[in-house]
Amino acid sequence: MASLASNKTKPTITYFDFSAAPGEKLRLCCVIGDIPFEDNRVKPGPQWSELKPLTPHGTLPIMVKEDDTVVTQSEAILKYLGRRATPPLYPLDDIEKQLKIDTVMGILDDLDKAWAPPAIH
Ligand SMILES: N[C@@H](CCC(=O)N[C@@H](CS)C(=O)NCC(=O)O)C(=O)O
Repeated sequence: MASLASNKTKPTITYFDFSAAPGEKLRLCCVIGDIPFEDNRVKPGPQWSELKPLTPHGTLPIMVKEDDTVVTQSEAILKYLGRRATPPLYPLDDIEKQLKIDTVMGILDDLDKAWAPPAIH
């Protein structure tokens, strides 16, 4: 049965069972940043149809934090995980570095939208 249950000891990242950018970048951040996480992979089709209405915006990825908070939007999640990484992969308080990283992230997002075929619609 589909649910958004949390793992009380680590964040749960739910995304489709393939390596498209929105979810895969979160998995990579956890691996590179040494953040233990529950890798919850959903198959397109009936499994996704069952879970979709339970998600805040009907899309993946989502992260369920240890305190049960459900978070959407891959960029927000990526920055959060980047700050939690050891050492941090996103600057904690250097606004000039944040600006540079955010700019590169925006360019990568533009490229992804231009090149990637829509995965699930
Ligand atoms: N702005 C969102 C976009 C999320 C999004 O569009 N996810 C797609 C997969 S990459 C999705 O869930 N598609 C399935 C659907 O709309 O039913 C983010 O970055 O997290």
